[in-house]
Amino acid sequence: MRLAGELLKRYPGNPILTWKDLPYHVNAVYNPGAVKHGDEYILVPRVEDGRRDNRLHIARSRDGIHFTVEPEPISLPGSPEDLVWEKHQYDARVTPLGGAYYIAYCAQTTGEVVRIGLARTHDFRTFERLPFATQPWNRNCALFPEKIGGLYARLDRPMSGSDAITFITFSPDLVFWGRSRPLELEVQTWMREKWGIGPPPIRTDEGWLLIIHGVWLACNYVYRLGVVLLDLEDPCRVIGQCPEFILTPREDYERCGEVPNCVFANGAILEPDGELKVYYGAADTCIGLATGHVDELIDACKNGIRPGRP
Ligand code: BMA
Repeated sequence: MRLAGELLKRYPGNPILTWKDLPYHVNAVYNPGAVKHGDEYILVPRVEDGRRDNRLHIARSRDGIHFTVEPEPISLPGSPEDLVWEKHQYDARVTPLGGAYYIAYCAQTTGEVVRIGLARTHDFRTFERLPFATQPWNRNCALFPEKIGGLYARLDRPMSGSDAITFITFSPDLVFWGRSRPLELEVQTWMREKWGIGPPPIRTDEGWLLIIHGVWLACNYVYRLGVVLLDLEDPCRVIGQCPEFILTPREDYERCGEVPNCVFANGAILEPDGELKVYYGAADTCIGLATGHVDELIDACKNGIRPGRP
């Protein structure tokens, strides 16, 4: 028995945030980081302004569906040297860790040189800049939500030619990083061109649940979502992988936009009842919500796609 559709199910009111929801002229709002802070749902979307420059904003909600975007971007004061690297800030991955929230984001120059910046907040009102986490070129990075073997750990993906290999890298202090080891998945056809991480890994009893994105090259790139399970103590060890994608562009708002045929996620929230809310950028234009049950996602990693729950 197989599922009739993908494992993640779209919220019927999608898209949940579009350019129309911003209080001023913007090109697009998409690819949000996501986290629960107290009883508030927080998104950290990428907002492309009327010059098509990218900034990170905070969006707040009580129900996880209806969000209000703050008009001003996150303020991350820095030295002139820091700011040269940050003509654009985007694709925030927010990790709760040790009582704070860490935001790993893409910092990109006018000339499109991109590396990972790191910020810390306790309240999503004031933000502190930490040293850059990577050198160029790197566009996919998230911290694990706890130390592993006494060290901070991150997933990152240096960009090198046509190969895009994701590594897990460790640090004693969030400043000096090393001991990188590759994360080796079985590359499926739908992710054949390249793949990278989605939201930060989520701890479950069975392992780290990691949503990934995969790219297939048709006339243009097609971006889909998948899921894998990593060993809790040795996260470089892949202990489960769902061979099928779990979300693919099908709806008009996913197929048409700035970058057509694209669903891309860097934020997800696990609810106490096991529902996983995945907030995703659709066609690099707007934000959709899709949900799945954590047990089904784990099961799909361990055994392939299984029948849905009754
Ligand atoms: C990836 C990232 C994402 C973007 C996606 C599709 O490489 O740059 O920010 O959503 O491409 O354009």
